[in-house]
Amino acid sequence: MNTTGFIFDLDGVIVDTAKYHYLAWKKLADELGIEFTKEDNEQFKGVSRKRCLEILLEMGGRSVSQEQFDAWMVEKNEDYLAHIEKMDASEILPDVAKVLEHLKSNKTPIALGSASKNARPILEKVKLLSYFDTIVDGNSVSKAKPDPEVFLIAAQQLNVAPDRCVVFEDAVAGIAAANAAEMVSIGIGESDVLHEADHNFTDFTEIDLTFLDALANK
Ligand code: B16
Ligand code: MG
Repeated sequence: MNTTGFIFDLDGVIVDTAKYHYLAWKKLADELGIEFTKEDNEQFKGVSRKRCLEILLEMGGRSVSQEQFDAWMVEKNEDYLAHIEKMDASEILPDVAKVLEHLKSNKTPIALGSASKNARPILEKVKLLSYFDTIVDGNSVSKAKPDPEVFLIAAQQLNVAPDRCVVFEDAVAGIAAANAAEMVSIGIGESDVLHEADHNFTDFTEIDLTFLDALANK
């Protein structure tokens, strides 16, 4: 039987860091006099930090120098880091640890595939780093989701064929990336939003371990 690899997105799948991204973007938006709501924050999910700032400035009809752009990127990230500094294992989303533990006990290869450049410190904070055989994050990719690069690198590093990989994702761009990589895509969140996923669950409490075993053994 061929080995199956499981690839997890971070924000929205393992932890809800979207709320901290929102607070940090909102603070910057307020400073710049740009209206920014929680609904606006939805389009920032799974999107790189650089692209998020580009979208924010487009929303405010602003065009700025490269120097100013870079300074705001740093400012947003410093504010975000102050929020994640306080994170601990209580912020792991329901049943994620149970699924990771089950996969690990079966010696299943596990990767992180995230757009975030802060993925490693977050996994350290919530004490999940040791479950991952490899971390592919915003520091290791040149093309953002929906490009499949992040997941293809993860498969390569796990030494598993892409069509033997299963991806958990909460963002439309992430499901598109998994599908483009010809992996099994599992949408975590609203099924009408993530309708392009091969399987849909609201969260991990809905996922039966026998379903994962069936995917691993197919
Ligand atoms: P950072 P994911 C993504 O994480 C977030 O969903 C997205 O909102 C954020 O802009 C992006 O990471 C970059 O994060 O500023 O920490 O590098 O969902 O791909 O795990
Ligand atoms: Mg996500």
